[in-house]
Amino acid sequence: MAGSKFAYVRNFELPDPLLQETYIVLRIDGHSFHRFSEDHEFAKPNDVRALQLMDEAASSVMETFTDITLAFGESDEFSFLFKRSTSVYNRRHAKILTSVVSQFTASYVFNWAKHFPGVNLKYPPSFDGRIVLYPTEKVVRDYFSWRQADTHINNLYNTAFWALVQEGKQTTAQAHEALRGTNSAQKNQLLFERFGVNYNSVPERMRKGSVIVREEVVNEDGSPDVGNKGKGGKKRVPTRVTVLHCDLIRDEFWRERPYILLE
Ligand code: DGT
Ligand code: MG
Ligand code: MG
Ligand code: MG
Ligand code: MG
Repeated sequence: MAGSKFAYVRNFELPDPLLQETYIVLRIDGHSFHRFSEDHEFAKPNDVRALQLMDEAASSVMETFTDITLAFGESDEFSFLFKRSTSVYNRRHAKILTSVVSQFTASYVFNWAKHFPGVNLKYPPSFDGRIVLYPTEKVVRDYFSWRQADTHINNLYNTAFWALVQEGKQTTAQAHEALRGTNSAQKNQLLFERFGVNYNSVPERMRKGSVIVREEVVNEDGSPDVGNKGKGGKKRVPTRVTVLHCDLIRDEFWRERPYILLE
């Protein structure tokens, strides 16, 4: 293919490879969702419709990018982990980041009406994204533990805060003041003694966030469904993108799913 005299401009494009043999973690976050959630009257502190829509958009990313082994979401954010050996898009930074953010955003808008029937989108939502490379299994686990600990801290605070405002009839300033400097035990106690709320009975979706994995498909009798032979005659066990609301800080989660960090 003979180039035109203009084709030299191509040489200004620089390669942007992500380091080999490192875990790629990509986190997206809603742009100005403080305003977006007000404008679309999200329930406080958690709107299940909004969280389920986030889960669906993240699942669509995982269906598209099969080298993602784990995703974790809370509030207006989602983190995706690619397997260490991935060669998706030749590990080109901008290509991976923009494709995932775009797929997520498009899926969020595409599925809006299903989760918010009768609520019109007032303007197009958007998401930012970043990629961080992590060199070891330990830091990857600590990354996801960091996000889930954040979910817990924020949700406990928000649950207590909105109980004070909605049921305690305090102003938001009074509620902030009441919670200033309190620890977890004190917030638990406040919820229980003043509002009869046992924090542990708040749904796991709110307390733990959303954990998306690929679970093996099992037959009705519980045996693994041995799928068709794939390329090269190797048996492939079919998997299904599955949303959980479970603890991922403890060893158990990772012990049960060695494939997340293996390759
Ligand atoms: P950013 O990310 O710098 O563009 O700014 P924001 O406003 O998106 O801030 P961020 O991401 O730190 O916080 C997320 C906001 O989204 C926070 O104000 C609460 C809101 N939000 C997320 N999920 C829910 C929900 O389920 N219900 C309500 N009421 N608000 C939510
Ligand atoms: Mg932010
Ligand atoms: Mg945000
Ligand atoms: Mg956020
Ligand atoms: Mg093209």
